Amino acid sequence: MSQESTAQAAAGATRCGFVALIGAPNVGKSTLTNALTGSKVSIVTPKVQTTRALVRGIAIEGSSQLIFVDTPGVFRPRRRLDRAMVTTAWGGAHDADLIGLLIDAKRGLDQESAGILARLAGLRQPQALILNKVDMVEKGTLLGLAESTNARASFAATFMVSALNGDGVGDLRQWFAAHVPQGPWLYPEDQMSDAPLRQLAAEITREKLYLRLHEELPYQSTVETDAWKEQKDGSARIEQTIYVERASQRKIVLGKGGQTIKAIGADARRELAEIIDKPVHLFLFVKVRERWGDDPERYREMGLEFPSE
Ligand SMILES: Nc1nc2c(ncn2[C@@H]2O[C@H](COP(=O)(O)OP(=O)(O)OP(=O)(O)O)[C@@H](O)[C@H]2O)c(=O)[nH]1
Ligand SMILES: [Mg+2]
Repeated sequence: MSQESTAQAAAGATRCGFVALIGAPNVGKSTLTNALTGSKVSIVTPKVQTTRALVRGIAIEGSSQLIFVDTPGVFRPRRRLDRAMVTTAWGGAHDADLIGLLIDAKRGLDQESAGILARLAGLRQPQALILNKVDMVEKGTLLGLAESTNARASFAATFMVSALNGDGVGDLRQWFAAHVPQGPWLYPEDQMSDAPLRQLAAEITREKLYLRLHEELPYQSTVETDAWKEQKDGSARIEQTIYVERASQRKIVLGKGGQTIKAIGADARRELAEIIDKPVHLFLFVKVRERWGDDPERYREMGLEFPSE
């Protein structure tokens, strides 16, 4: 903490708090977390159920430190992993000081979002309604959606934003900054995330995997960083394992002559090198682990509680 912020904290002038962003899958929670934080802390893909665990991104706005908590999308769970994700999302909301409910303005108040809205009514924290993806809808539609959603719940404020192009994101950040509780900052002011780099690295590779693979395959895979070595020449040597459930899936991830895994590795390596600002040697291994979705160790690696059933 700088001298100035220490002095502000002593005078009780600083604010600090956790802001959970919650919503149905694919509404743009991770895109918004990155936009609010000003750096890529959480991965984004066009596919639903991309985020699996809580991802925290930290931002400073005036004298407030904001810890944004990106959560997995809330949907009707089928598998054990789904249950862990949805439980985690609600845990994130419960533990936060403020809550932002995201709705995809294009999709409107569908059944999934209506269910979340009903459950949010039971929480005590101030809540902001965030209509996202406003770049894709007419103003009239937006106003109608804001009105009908506010008629069903009591929001402290309503925002219309585009997490993608940044419209409205600054106003939203300011509102959160004004409403988090007074108190000292919890993180050094230059810190953007609390996740270890090896975890972010695994997530980056999972993002590239989601972008290259289709249908059910992404959901039946997980990525872990096994080793990270800083080398004498200034580069980093990173080893990761992609777990899949069946030998047939391993074949698809590898691709003809190893083409697919090579492309995934190249995408991930490029982005990782940019983030850590040094050359990266990335080694990807693909292993078959039947029913990894029932293995507690995999949940621990993801930062999820293992549901007993
Ligand atoms: N046009 C437009 N697209 C957006 C906007 N925000 C997010 N998207 C797109 O919506 C898709 C989903 O974004 P994510 O940020 O991964 O959504 P999410 O809510 O975190 O999804 P899950 O983690 O699966 O729950 C991606 O293709 C984004 O590029 C926006 O403001 N406008
Ligand atoms: Mg997400």
